[in-house]
Amino acid sequence: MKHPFKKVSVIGLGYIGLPTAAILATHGVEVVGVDVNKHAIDTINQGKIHIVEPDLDAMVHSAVMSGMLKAVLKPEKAEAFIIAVPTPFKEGHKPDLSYIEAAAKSIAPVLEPGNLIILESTSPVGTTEKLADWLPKIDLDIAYCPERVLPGHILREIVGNDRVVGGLTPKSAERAKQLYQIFVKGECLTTDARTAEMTKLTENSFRDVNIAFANELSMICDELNINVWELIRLANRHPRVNILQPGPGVGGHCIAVDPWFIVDSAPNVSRLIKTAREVNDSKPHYVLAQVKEKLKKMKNPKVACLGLSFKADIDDIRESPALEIVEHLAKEKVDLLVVEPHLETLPKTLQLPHVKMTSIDEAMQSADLIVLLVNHRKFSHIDRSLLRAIPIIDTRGVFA
Ligand code: SAJ
Repeated sequence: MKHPFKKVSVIGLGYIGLPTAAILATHGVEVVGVDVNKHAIDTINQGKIHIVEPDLDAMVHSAVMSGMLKAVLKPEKAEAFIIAVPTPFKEGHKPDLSYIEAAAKSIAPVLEPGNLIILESTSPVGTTEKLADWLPKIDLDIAYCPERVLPGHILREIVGNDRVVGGLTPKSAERAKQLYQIFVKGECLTTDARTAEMTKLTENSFRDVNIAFANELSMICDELNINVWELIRLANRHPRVNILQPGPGVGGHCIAVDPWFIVDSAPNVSRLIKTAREVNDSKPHYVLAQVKEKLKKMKNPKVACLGLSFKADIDDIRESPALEIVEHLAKEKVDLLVVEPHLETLPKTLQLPHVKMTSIDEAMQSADLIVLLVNHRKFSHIDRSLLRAIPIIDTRGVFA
């Protein structure tokens, strides 16, 4: 394919930057990946990966072996730079842009007139303008193009999903679009940078508000003694209703964070988005209270906790509500049997004498209470006849 980019640099080689770097490299672009983590650099240069994502290892391996991808600690000259660094929040749910600022300052010395700079990190509205202020005052094209890939399906979605490309000028949007068209098969839709920033925040807030609705329904149904799973199944038979699924809370590093960037920017008018965050953040405490209520009536109970990851069929435990609940129970010295088929060992915080990692069968044999926290496919195959005798708190409706 003909395109004007021979050499592209990707700053930040995490869950978004590394797949982006690898896919560009396998499309004939020379890619220099930059990261501050020496371990990540060394791993990638050996053709291996330091994160977990299906099939990414093979793609990185082939990109590195072909000589089209290398990882370095210090930025070097390129025609385009893609910044994919974290944007967490700090105290008071205020966005922390320090990683973007550091990335901008690190590339500043190697930038040349005519370079294209793209920010991919999820960011509050106005960040791309701030980025321009942190860069040298030379002729640069600057654009914002948020990632939208689903962890676990990144390599499929990075190619197939439509992309929103927001330029500080129409020319920068057009140039960024040309770059993404090297590997994106979805449509690349151009707009201005502020709208593109808000689009990303809106997508994740939409999902958060909808999950909060489902979580609120689950708590209402508990009070009214109604099965929430049946309720949602029935309501969803209406042609214009599509309610999501309740759970023990919202985990991961995007949906529980991004809505706060909207709330921080326009606090007086983001009431619904803020309340949704509070509802979802309160759900792990609600589940804990349910567990403690059941334990009150038991003597030296053993509690089987099914699942630790932040969602089904993955091994990612970052910001996991399931982990938060199990850690709380562990702190209260409850005897725990933890089943997590996607992990080989317990996370450090759970390596305690009264917490044991077990198989599903072992947990079923000796548990006095089952708390289902993640809807892993493997759990739906548990023999229902074994369950009948044991009390269950099923936060995901697997046994409903
Ligand atoms: N969850 C529920 N009920 C549901 C759906 C999800 O409780 O019905 C929970 C999950 O269990 C999990 C959390 O929500 O704890 C988030 O999971 P998710 O699958 O909704 O999303 P993520 O965080 O894996 O990825 C999201 C995606 N955004 C949208 O679907 C709008 C992805 O496309 C984004 O690229 C990603 O955030 C990101 O990086 O921003």
